Amino acid sequence: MTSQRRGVLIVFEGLDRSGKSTQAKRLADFLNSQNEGSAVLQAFPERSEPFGQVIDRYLRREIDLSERALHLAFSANRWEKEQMIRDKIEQGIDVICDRYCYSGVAYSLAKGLDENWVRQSDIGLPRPDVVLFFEVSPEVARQRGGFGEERLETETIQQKVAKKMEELRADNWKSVNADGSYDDVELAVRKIYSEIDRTAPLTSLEK
Ligand code: FDM
Ligand code: MG
Repeated sequence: MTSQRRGVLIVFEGLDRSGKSTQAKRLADFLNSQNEGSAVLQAFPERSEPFGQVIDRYLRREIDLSERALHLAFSANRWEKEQMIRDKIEQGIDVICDRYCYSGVAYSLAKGLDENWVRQSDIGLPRPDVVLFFEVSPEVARQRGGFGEERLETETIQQKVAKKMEELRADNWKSVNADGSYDDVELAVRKIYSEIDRTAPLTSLEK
């Protein structure tokens, strides 16, 4: 049996228009250009999965959900992908997530849900090796254009989420100054990627 190095779980978090989706894709493309099949990109919500379809219909204002039901749907949507994430990492493939449980927690805290309650449903999911926290100044965010049409895409919600996200920072978080050009930010992301320690086993989210 050949022992191969495991993949890593990298999460991109930050506000809308911080460039996190663009950069998550760029990192995945870069890694695959170096070594085809070495990375997968996973966005949350993953709208193609059963719970993701419910979330998508909520965001597009087709259906209503209570705040707690919505929170659990977002969390269930991550559980829909849990085995895939663990399998890829075991196979040595990097998993790059565009949003993860930190969006789940920050958005629900911003709506006033209880912190202990909110955290429960993600306990046991794989814990990211690194969370890239995209920080964009309000001026630059404004220059990048208007808000989208979906629910949750308002300035008031964004400000509250920003505050909550700030409070979630932990030792596996790295700040990325997202005000720079796409190329500069891409290099900053690659540098953080290259410094990830993959000798320790993947862990799970705890209480
Ligand atoms: N969102 C995303 C949440 O409220 N909770 C979550 O757990 C996740 C993953 O969904 F407003 C919100 C954040 C955003 C909306 O996300 C749709 P995208 O990245 O715009 O598709
Ligand atoms: Mg959006």
